[in-house]
Amino acid sequence: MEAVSNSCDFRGIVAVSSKSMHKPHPFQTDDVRLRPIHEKVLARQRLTTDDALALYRTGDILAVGWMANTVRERMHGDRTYFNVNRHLNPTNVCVAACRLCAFGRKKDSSGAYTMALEEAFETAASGYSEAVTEFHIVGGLHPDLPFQYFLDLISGLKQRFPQVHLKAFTMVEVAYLAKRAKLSIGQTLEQLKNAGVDSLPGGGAEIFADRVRHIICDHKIDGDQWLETAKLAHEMGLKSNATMLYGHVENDEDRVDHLLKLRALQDQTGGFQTFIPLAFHPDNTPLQHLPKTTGMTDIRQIAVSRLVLDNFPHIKAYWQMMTAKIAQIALRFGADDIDGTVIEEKIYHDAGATTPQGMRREDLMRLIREAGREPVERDTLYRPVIRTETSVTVAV
Ligand code: V47
Repeated sequence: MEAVSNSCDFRGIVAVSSKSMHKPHPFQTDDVRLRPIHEKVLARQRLTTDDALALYRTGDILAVGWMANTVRERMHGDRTYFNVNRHLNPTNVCVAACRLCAFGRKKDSSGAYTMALEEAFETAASGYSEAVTEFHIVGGLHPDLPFQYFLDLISGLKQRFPQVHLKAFTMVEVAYLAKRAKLSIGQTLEQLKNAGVDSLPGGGAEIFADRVRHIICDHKIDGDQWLETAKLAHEMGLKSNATMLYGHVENDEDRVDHLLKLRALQDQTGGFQTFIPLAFHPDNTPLQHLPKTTGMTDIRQIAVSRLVLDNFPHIKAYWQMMTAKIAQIALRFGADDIDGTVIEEKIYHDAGATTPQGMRREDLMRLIREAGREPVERDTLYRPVIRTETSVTVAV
């Protein structure tokens, strides 16, 4: 009896299966288009547009996953990064009215909110039970809030939470603030940096192709302006992330174009840390007639991203967007990061996400371990965070 109950021990099973997963499996495929791609992956050669299209179009998702996992393990072994972060969305008032979005509101419409600065500081402090290392701050394009509000928000947060990294404002918000303050993008970034912005999140990139942008986010900056803003931020020493919104009206060519533009900019600046593919959630948006993405699409997108973006250090499986279960599988299809505890996600939940609005650190670690990976708590710049009962240290 004893032996049986031991062999059924949950942690025991995980440990055994985790070890067995480290045995290399041979590469197998019936799709001849994948063979030269496999050769390139093994030889660490760059993939072309046609290669990327073949990865999107093949039926052999396991072969795509095998290649992406090879690259992921070559770069990171089993290490899988997460952080303890909190989202803060100071306003949902937005002039852009993007068809992709369920979060933004017109100024006087029901459900519109704008936090007074004190309210934003209180929100940042709530749920601050663990040592949060990052505030992820994004919001709508508010037509009246002065630039000074955003500078005061950042400097006030820095003053109250000096140890917390402020990852704030998408390229779209930066460009809008610049326009309203009649400053150049460079001057705007400089002032935000001086106020305490430490890096920028990857949002607002959507799909760079004009045809798609006209349908899903007509009033946002165009793809070239997004890339130019990211370039200026990187040149100023601010790291950023990059996203791609997929699963709406884009096609394979649009996705490949998006990935290759990011790869080209990364060759120039090296300023991107993480790529985050974001699945479109249609509920409560003007595009709610579109079907939701499936697990296969989400997993394939992670794998193709890992293979094409050979110069991006990290690929993130954002669990809030993918669900924790699919994100866990993604950790064996090219992803090495699962995002963080999040606390109070709004953008996806307004668009119908059914995931919890946050997750405890222990639960994130369990997800990672059960995928046969090693959890590594990181700060926003991917430095390991070492916790003891009484202290938190960032290894530099
Ligand atoms: O820019 C908006 C997308 C983004 C919907 O940098 C939608 O670490 C799906 O950028 N369905 C915001 N997506 C989220 C984001 C992000 C998230 C996590 C980590 C990081 C990071 C960045 O969400 C927006 C837009 O592309 N979005 N509405 C929707 N209905």
